Amino acid sequence: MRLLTRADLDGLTCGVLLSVVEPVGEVVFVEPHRMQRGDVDVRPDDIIANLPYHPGCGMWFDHHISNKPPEGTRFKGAFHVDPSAARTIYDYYRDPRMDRYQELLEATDRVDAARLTLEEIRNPTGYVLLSLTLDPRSHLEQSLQYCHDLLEWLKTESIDTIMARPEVSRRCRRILDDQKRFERLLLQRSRSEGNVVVTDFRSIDRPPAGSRFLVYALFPQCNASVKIYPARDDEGSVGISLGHSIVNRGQTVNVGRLCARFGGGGHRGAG
Ligand SMILES: [Mn+2]
Repeated sequence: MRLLTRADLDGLTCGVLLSVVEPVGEVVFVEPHRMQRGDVDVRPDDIIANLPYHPGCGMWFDHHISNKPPEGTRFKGAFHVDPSAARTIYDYYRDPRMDRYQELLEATDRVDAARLTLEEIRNPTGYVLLSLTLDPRSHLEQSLQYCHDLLEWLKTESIDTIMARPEVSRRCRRILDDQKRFERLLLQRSRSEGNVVVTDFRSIDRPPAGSRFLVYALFPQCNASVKIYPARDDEGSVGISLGHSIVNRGQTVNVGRLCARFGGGGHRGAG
């Protein structure tokens, strides 16, 4: 049986949990847009997790509201708007053999639903820091082998043992260094205007990688952010991103709709 999943912490945790209850042989990491475009060879005994539905699969588990199947779609597995697809899987099987992964599952929920504390955003450790080694926004070299290895380690090793592995600790050091430099730059280039923090990166060519939530930890009195930056593939133009704070949750403006009025788009909390 193959598992098709996403190469993020949620996708890996899905792999860990499913291996307890299903005879998962091969794991294939798939990007969601490839599944959406129908570019993926899906077989009748494949399990798809944390990815859009494909009618050719044997089982499907997902939690993304945007992937909600049309009413009446029949499939084996579960779709539920949960903090993570791993949580959807856990609730579906309710198998006590999965309980040893409770800590991993809780961290996966918090990471995937962006429910992190101020402290976890500023000084990530453990599973939260580990999740950043899989995040393309960390600008690390992408390695499929690393994803496969990590999935195996997560099945049997403690988080401390995993973090001490050279492949992991090297990546984590890079992330924490970048994040320090990113924090300094954010503080230099941001100002608060009422309840909105405005960050102007127009003159910055390649900012160091850092959490997109860090600005909210640095400006906890603000409940929304505006970021201005050079548009990547349109020289001379700027991009503008708006978002709700994940720390101070009082913002009520639907920023996706606001952006749509100016030719942009997005969700309620980010546009
Ligand atoms: Mn997910």
